[in-house]
Amino acid sequence: MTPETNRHLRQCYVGIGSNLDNPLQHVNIAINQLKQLKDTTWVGVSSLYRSAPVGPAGQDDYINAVASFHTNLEPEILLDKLQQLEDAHQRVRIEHWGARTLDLDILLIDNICINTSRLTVPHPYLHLRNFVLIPLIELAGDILINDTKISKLITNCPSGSLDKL
Ligand code: A4P
Ligand code: MG
Repeated sequence: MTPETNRHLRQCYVGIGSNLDNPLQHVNIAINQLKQLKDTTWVGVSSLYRSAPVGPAGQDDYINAVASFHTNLEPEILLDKLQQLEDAHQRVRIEHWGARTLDLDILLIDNICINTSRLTVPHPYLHLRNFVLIPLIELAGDILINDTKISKLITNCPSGSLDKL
């Protein structure tokens, strides 16, 4: 990125999830694709975790991780780019919270709040998901989200099975 475009850089955290068709491979490929996103500067990725599915019964376990980068992309443009990546992984949207090859959720963009028809940031279920909070604290440290430290959110969050790979 040139100095000209550095002015409005914001730090983003993106949740990565997959539980279909070799999830580990989808997650690793997605990490490499995120590293190469235009108009972004890569920061890093958490460990990978295996997690029990939240949502309809009969799904396989998920592989989850959290990635971070800086970007000056407008939030909905970033959402477009992440949805294009999901589509490139043959993501099929059949069932809410159903099995998927790749899910990329925008968790945080600096400490801004967004509520549009397409985008809610911070992600609305973040505080209920240990498979998001635990990789997030690993990467971001114990930052505040809506005035509450991540460690406190973890204490109050349902404890689904979660194993670091
Ligand atoms: N949308 C609104 N806000 C956001 C945001 N912050 N990031 C909108 C991304 N998208 C956002 O998403 C539906 C719509 O949400 C998008 O079109 C976008 O405009 P989707 O990915 O097409 O559908 P979805 O994933 O079924 O719905 P949703 O609400 O995004 O589900 P989640 O919250 O992503 O949950 N269990 C485990 N263990 N691990 C998982 O990763 N993931 C889910 C999906 C369920 N259970 C899981 C996991
Ligand atoms: Mg999603």
